[in-house]
Amino acid sequence: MTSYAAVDLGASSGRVMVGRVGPDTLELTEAHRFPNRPVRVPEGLRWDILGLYAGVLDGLRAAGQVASVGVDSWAVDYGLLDADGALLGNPVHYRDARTEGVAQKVWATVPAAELYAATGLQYAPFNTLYQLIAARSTAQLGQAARALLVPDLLTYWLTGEQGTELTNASTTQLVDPRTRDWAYGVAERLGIDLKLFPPLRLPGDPAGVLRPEVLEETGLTGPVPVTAVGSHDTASAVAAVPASGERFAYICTGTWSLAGLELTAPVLTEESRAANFTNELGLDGTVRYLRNIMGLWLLQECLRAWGETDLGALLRAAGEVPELRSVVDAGDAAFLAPGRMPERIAEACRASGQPVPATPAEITRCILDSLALAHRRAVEDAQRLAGHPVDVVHVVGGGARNALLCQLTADACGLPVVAGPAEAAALGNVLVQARAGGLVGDLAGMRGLLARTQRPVRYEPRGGAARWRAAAARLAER
Ligand code: LFR
Repeated sequence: MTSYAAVDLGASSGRVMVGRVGPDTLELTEAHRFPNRPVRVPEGLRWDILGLYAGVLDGLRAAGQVASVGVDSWAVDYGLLDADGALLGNPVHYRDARTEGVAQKVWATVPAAELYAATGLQYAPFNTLYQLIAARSTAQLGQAARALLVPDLLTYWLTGEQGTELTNASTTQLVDPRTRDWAYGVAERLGIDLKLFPPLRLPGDPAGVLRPEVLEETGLTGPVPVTAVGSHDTASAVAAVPASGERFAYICTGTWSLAGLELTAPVLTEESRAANFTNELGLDGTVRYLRNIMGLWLLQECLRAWGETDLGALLRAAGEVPELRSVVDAGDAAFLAPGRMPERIAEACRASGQPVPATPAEITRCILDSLALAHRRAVEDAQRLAGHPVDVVHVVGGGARNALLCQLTADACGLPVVAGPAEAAALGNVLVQARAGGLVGDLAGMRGLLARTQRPVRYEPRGGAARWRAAAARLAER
């Protein structure tokens, strides 16, 4: 068996996982987990990137000797380096308010429809493109010689080598999903210098070896190669969906719910743009055709407001609350910013004339019903827009452990839900490294190994289709 270290950074925690891979074995253990706490400074919301890097080093030390290391994280955010390669300030958090109103300015130069046709990316205020435009007149961008996406920045610190991994680059809105290369025309029209980004690399490409100082700090014996993986966590998670065939939808659940399909070509129609579906790039020429839904962020923020809470007891109590009493639009960008989440949810219910959830159990139920409805809508819309029918919905990521959410998603979609693995991003990260080492075959081979070794849980829809259909219709009317 061969061991690989997967560095997987999420919006609320980072982890270093060790994957052991053999012909019929795939085991994952957690070497180290550390909190990822964004910090609000006078300029705005920032990532504590040095703290995260320290967590990565601690994790590699705890992981012990491995055949290779791979890094994935959330998308779109980047650090700027000066001409000496030094980081210019903390990377800005995608929930920072600096991009408010920026898209409208961009669309005055490149209309939204043209931008979609060229990049296939959904509108999200935080796409790297809008962040770079928002930063346009800042001293920091003026001094920058390089922009490195978060996993590429950490990989650079580990190895001294720079590159831009493609799956994550595809979330910048500066990549053309048809050519799988930069969208040169868009960048030129908006005056964005693509030379800021180092050359593209693909999942499986070598990304250097751990620097001597890193070996010393982690106690590892070199050379330890670093392998580019699907460095966008969602790319790694989708690679680890234990599906067979093509007739499946997936929902990567965590801070976000990313719900959609794996396709072989992007869908760039006007209808698709209006439905705000994105075409991000995956492994081996695949396209992640999906919609971003606010996800368990809504609950995470409520838990933060409520303080110490027994999550198991809360979910059991939420399971007792009558179904579909009040629902909010879990895709609404109004829920993007942190703070006051229980109040914001109550206000949204009041404003739409529904019963106002009051207790934590009622609010939790409202969130989970709303997420299930948003999952239903995304799975239905994706099938229609891509002309790609499915028989099953795979739920991977942290939410796969939330039995109530999985059951409600099955009920809402009227399809079986196959839930797990919860650590899909880390598993996808490990499997791409193992594949680069010749241990597993293509994407289908990776998925076969996952299906044989991980134990997904199946949820059948319990009926009530008419109630979910009516609730979906009510939400669509608002
Ligand atoms: C999930 C994720 C999403 C991306 C969001 C912001 O962790 O990577 O795919 O849209 O974070 O980067």
